[in-house]
Amino acid sequence: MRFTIITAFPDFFRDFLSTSIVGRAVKAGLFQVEAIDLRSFGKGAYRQIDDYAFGGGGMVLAPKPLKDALNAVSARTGEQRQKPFLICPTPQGALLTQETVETLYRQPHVVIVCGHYEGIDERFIEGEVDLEVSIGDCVLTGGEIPAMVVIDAVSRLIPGVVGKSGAVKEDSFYRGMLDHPHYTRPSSWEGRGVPEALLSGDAGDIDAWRRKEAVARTVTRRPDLLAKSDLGYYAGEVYVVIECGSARHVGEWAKLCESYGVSRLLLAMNSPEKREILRQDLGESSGVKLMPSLEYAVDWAAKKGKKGGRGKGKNLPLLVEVPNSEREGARHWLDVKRLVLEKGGPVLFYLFEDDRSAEKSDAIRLVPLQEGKLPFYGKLAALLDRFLGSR
Ligand code: 6GU
Repeated sequence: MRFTIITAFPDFFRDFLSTSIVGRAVKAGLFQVEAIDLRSFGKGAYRQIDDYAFGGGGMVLAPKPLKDALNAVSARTGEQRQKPFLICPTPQGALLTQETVETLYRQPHVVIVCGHYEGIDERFIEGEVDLEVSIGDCVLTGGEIPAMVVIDAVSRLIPGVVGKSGAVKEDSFYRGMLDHPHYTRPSSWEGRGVPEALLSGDAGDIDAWRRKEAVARTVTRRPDLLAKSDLGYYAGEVYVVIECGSARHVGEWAKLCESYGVSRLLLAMNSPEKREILRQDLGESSGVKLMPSLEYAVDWAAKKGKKGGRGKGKNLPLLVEVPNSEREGARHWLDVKRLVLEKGGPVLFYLFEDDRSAEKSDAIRLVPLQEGKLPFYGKLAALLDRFLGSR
């Protein structure tokens, strides 16, 4: 991929583009960057690129030099037909997120226009700019440092730029969660030790500790991020129980559950005859488990948790009912998601094909998704996407 920076201060980028990880990647040809001097498109002997703001209040970058610079980029690269993606760093932009970074990563050519002074003539922005981005609620002197932020963040998604494969996947925000704390030697420093789990050498213990810390930090520091987090990765086993009368759609449900990483799809069917027929239809390898009732499913999940996990006694799953109509004391899905993450145990989502409630007294009930208007398959998909979907 390629970046073009249009800037009145190309010198800003020299060290950035030749140092450390970005420098190495540019040298290795993993991506290309050019910085274009806006001043060389300026007017007159003084190469003027800005002018007084109409209405007063400082200097504004004029539209013509910007447009000329942009045309020069397109002419040079023969891109008249496929326009590059144009972004403009400004405190008025949408806050830069990892999602935006991923969008930019998918563009073959990103042009970054760096504003200065009071800003850029709005007509250039209206006519040419695809996206205005801000890197935080503070004011900087110009768009050069934000441009470096964008290039740095995007470049590290390019294969080969960040050394260790998998490193990107473990980053903060990759799974919608903040990163866990890190430690190195010595194991005791200024009277402070290192968490026991990290010294144990047990990969499972280390992983569990890191996930727990990541969740704890996110819940206290950035609860707003929880909407994006992948519950399956952080909270452990997720089961779905569907109470159904027939087996017509089981195949589709199972596929959906599998693609969202549900540990097991359980079907609650109280007729033994129907269960037997379905058992034969599904075969051994379906991964779907048949149960006579919800109570049975809860019990099964609890025992399963005990066997797999390291907890003592029964590890009762958090039971979450997914109704189609309003229930007293129902909770918004985001609150339930936070609850599941804080508790950390297994969770069992309970759905029924018809809108009849099991009214399990100890269940948490969700506020109906999409006002309860979704067809069953849509409801299941929406549920899984909110709790287990990756950004
Ligand atoms: Cl992208 N530009 C400027 N000039 N100031 C900022 C910013 C961008 N983001 C936050 N403050």
